[in-house]
Amino acid sequence: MTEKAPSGPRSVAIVGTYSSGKTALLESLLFATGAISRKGTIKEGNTVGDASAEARSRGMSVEVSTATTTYLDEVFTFLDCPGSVEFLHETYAALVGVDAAVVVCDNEIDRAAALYPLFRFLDEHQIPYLIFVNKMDRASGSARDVLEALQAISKRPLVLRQVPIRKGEAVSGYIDLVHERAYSYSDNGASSLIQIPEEMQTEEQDARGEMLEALADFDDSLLEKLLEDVVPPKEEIYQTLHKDFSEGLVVPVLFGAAERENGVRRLLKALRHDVPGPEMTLERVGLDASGPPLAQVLKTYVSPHSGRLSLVRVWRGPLKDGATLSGVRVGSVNTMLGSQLGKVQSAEAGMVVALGRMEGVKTGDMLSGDGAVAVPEPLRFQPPHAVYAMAVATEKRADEVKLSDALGKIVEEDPSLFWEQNHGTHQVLLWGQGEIHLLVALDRLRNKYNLPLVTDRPKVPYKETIRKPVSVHGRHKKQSGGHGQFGDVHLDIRPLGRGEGFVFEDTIVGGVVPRQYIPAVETGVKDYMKKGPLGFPVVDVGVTLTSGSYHTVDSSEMAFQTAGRIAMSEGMPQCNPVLLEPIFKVDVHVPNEYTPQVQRLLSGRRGQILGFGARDGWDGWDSVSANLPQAELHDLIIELRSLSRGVGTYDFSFDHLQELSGRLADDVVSAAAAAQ
Ligand SMILES: Nc1nc2c(ncn2[C@@H]2O[C@H](COP(=O)(O)OP(=O)(O)O)[C@@H](O)[C@H]2O)c(=O)[nH]1
Ligand SMILES: [Mg+2]
Repeated sequence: MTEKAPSGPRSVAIVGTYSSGKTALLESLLFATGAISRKGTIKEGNTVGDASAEARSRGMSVEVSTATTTYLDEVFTFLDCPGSVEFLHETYAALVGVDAAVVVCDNEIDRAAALYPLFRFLDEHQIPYLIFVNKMDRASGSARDVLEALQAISKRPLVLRQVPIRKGEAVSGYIDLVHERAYSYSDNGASSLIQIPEEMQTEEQDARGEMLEALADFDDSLLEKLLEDVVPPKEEIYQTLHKDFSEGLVVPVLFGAAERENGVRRLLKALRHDVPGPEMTLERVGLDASGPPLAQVLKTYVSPHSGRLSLVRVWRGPLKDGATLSGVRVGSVNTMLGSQLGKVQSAEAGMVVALGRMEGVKTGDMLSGDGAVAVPEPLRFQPPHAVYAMAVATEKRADEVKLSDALGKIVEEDPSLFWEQNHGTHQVLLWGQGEIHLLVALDRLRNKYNLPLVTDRPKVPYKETIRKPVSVHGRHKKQSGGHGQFGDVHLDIRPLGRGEGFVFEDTIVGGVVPRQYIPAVETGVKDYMKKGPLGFPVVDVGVTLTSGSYHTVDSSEMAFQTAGRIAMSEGMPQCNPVLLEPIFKVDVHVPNEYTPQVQRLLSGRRGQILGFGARDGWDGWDSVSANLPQAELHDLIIELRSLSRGVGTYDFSFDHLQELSGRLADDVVSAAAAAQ
């Protein structure tokens, strides 16, 4: 029909906003190619893409799922990627290993903007992508409007490949603009060829003209023909389309209704024809086509039953069962169909397969038949930093050791999670990308590791300090049977500047407190500082040991330590103690239409706005900087996402401690007292 299609197995990511129909599309692609004989539905939770218990129970994809199929003798591996912002890192990790991506979007304009971060990633990594506008069976907006909204956020020109044929409100079929043929959708099956409707001739011609012009921008020979009014042969259009798409110069736009298989076979044909083969992708990412086997880990699954599975993109094949990759013996090579594994002897370049028992191998690693290999720049990416935390504890104390083991494992599976034992609050904190992300992680802990857990809101590590100096006297004297105890100290306690911490000095002369006991006084003082008059660790206080007395027999280190502590507990309440709360510097990033709302959000949370301006390298985005109390930070991401259609993010770092007084402080102090 046309020039030879690219050869070799190819891998394609299915990406896009949450709930746009990616999993439904995968199901239809698998059905249309015969990989499955019956289609599951999202509603019944029996799709190939959402096979995990965590995905099923929520009716949404929470991790990448992979399915290999064959279309007209060519192997395609599809990676159904979660669309929710909380799982975007999964998507990014998968995208580095594909030949192209299908961006699925709703036919609603106001959801289009949410795709900007994804488009940016695709641009940065120069990944060819096409757009599939889904749900055309639902008469929401026009394909043109959606196209315009998408073009506004896409650096690459979008090229409409089809025009819809409408019957009333609904779309009943399409005209293919290269072939100039019309098709009528039939539910759950291939479309049938029809005549181009008379009344659509002009629209078709116009749309075709636009498509050709967009393609000709990157092709001189096509441009010449257009200028000379010569109708270019279809073969040339196909070739230009393939070339422009593969090189990331244009974005073809197709549409349909995934669930009804409308437009799905048309999409398959476009993929078969246009997706670059593995050799071309190697060139794009800067890897040599010849050399020992090479594979990159896109994802790690850890299951207590089947053990570890490393999902890898085979950059150079053949990758054989039993071979040694970067010093690790390959336990098995499997193609995947959702949760189903099919053991194979070897995998070719271009495939994405699961390797069994690759101990010590992490997501992102490049595995080679020839020792260690660095990951080339285009294949690297940083997992996003965490924005939301929950405190986790085991229901049973005896499970505490199991908890840290299990946390270690789920963090390995998902590098956008991390956990810490917080020293300030003594809580175990699990950090991630949002509430659902963490709830899914906790489900995994419960299901896979059989760990009953309780969760809590992370505590704020408040501190306290003083505002007034005092001089105090502390004496410890005990006569109990034989040996007594005697220690006697005078301390000057004074406030220090913010961030100065703790300073201990002495001005002892004439040995009124013998040298060897002075460190013990300091120990006693420090011991008291762990919990001041308000119930929190004390900071920014200076203490000077000015005087004292001792007893030749009864004095000891112990006795002076106690005297130091006594002096502190008498003196500190008189020093006008005040609560200190941690303040974070927060930089919130949103499309600039939301900037005023973000400022209100931050001010409403006791934030002090420091300024705002255009976000570096992000067209149409702003960054708003503020100082925000940590107490207000916990669920900021939830509100931020809800006001910005899910795309808002922020960076944060500890900045300083700040005095907190009045009602808020009283509440904190009494809550801490009540918790004791
Ligand atoms: N009307 C309509 N709904 C669809 C279509 N494809 C998917 N859906 C629905 O859209 C919702 C989200 O689908 P899903 O495949 O889970 O989206 P994903 O989050 O992108 O994987 C489900 O309720 C589907 O039934 C379609 O072609 N037409
Ligand atoms: Mg899904």
